[in-house]
Amino acid sequence: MDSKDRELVNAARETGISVLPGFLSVDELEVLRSEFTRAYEDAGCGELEPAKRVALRGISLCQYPAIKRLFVHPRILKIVSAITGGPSPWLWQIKTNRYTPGHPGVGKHSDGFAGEVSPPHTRQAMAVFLDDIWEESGALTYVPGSHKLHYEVSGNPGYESPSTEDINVDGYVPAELKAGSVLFRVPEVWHAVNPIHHLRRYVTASYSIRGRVSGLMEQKIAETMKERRESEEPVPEDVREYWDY
Ligand SMILES: O=C(O)CCC(=O)C(=O)O
Repeated sequence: MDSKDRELVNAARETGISVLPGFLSVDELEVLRSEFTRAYEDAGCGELEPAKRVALRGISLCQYPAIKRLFVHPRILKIVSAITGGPSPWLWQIKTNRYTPGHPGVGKHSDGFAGEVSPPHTRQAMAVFLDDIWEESGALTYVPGSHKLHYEVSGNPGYESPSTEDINVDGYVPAELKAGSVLFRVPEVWHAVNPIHHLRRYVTASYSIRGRVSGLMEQKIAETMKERRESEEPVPEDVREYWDY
C-alpha cells in the first residue's frame, strides 16, 4: 500500500473519516453518472422531485457495471481491509442515495447499534460521490474520534455506549469533497449531513469483518445470509466471494 493510502487508513482509524480525492477520472465519472440515472429510471424513480432522498439497494445494482465495480474495487477493498484489519471484507449492504435540492439534510446520529458496544473497527463504510459536497450544501459533518466511544473498553465490562443525547452535541466538522472522491466512514462516528441545495448522489457499501463482531451484528450477519441463501437473484462471479459470508 502506498503512503497516501496508508495516511487514509490512519486518518479513518483516528478520526472516523477520510477522503480519497480524484478516485474516478472525468470519463469514469460520466459513465457512473449515466448508469446511476439509468438505475433510477429502471426503478421507476427517474423523476427528480424536490427535497427527497431516494435510495436503491441490493444485488440488482450489480447489473450496472460501473456501479458494481465500486463495491469490489481492489483499491477500495484494500483500504477497507487495512482500516478494519480483516483480510477479506464481507459486503453487508450495497446502496445508492440521491438527494434533491431542498432536502434538509440528516440529523446528528451514529450508525453504531444503540445500547451496544462493539470490538473496534469491525465495520466500515465507503461512499463514492457523484457530486461535490461542501459546508453550505450537503457536507457530511462529524465529530472526529467519536467512533471510539462505541468500542469495548478493556477492563471495563460495564462500559456503556453513548446515548442519543451524548451524540447531540456541538463540535461537528464538515468533510468537503469533489465529485469522483471516495469517503471512508467508520460507521460508529457521530455524523450528520448539512442542508442540501444541489443534487447529491453517491454509491455506497458497508462492509464487515469476518471475525469477532458485536452480538447484534452477529444476528444481522445470520439474517442477511439466510436471505441471500434463499434469494434467486443472480450474484456476479466477481462479487460472490464478498457477498457470501
Ligand atoms: O448521506 C450521507 O452522506 C449520510 C447519510 C447517513 O448519515 C446515514 O445514512 O446514516
